[in-house]
Amino acid sequence: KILITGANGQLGSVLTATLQDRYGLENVVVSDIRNSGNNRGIFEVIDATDYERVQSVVTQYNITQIYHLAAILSAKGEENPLQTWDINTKALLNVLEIARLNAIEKVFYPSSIAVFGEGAPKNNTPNDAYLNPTTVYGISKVDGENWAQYYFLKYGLDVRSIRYPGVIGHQSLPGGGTTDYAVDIFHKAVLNEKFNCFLSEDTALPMIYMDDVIRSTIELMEAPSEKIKVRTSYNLAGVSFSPKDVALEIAKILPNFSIDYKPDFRQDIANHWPKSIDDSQAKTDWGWQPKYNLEAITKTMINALTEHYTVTI
Ligand code: VAH
Repeated sequence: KILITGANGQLGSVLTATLQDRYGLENVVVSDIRNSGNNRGIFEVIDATDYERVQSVVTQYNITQIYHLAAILSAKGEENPLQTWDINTKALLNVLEIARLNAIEKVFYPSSIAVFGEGAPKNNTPNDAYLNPTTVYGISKVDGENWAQYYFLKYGLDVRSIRYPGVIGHQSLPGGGTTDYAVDIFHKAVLNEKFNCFLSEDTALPMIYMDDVIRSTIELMEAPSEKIKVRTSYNLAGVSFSPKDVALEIAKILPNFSIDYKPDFRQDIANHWPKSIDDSQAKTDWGWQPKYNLEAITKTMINALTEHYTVTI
């Protein structure tokens, strides 16, 4: 039985549906801090910073695997750094400790390219680059990766982790991240609205399409344990593009699309992140291969959102 925290988030909602389809509705306990009312299957309200609550759900359902997605993202995290630190780190330590004490078989912990800062090369950032992040979110992810490895080395807990790039999908909306523009831009394009971009036109960042990121997560979690050589977190790359690159790609399909650039505080966050990622370790260790390039992402997003808005409007 799987427990997923943060299941109503951008990634959580799609990962939840995938896990339910793969392992059965009755084998996935879906949780988030609030009940959106839209969840299929078994839903439990869980504030992951509440140790007793996590423990009681683990006991109630005989949980054997945890996907711990609940966290505050980079941009939102800067509004209240100490609270973000508290939430992100406390929730993870609760999950790790409960996993250890309840002999949980596997834990998934998402890290992020936000772990990198000025000490890492900006292009093709290697897996073992120096980590000196500038956001509290990034600091909490570095900390989390090291705790994951600690629980593996000290207690043999099978924790697996990926450093996600910015995730682009049509099924859900992101909240509080610096890469959120890359989803929003497609919504505005399809709605024929002008897009105000909060990053400058040439800010290239690592990104990945939702299908690729979900597949990577399942592939990592289903790989034999001995293949997982990195117990902090794996770099993962999909594509790399700037707002201008995606605007040009959109304009090939929607020629009237228009965009304005008004960088805000998120520009500074993005400036410290890599432009592209070297994910050769994930490729070698567990066979990772991305499928979607920018052209495929753009076509798929525009098609899916056009259908979505045609049906809902
Ligand atoms: C954020 N999407 O923008 C997240 C992320 C790639 C960075 O982890 O905060």
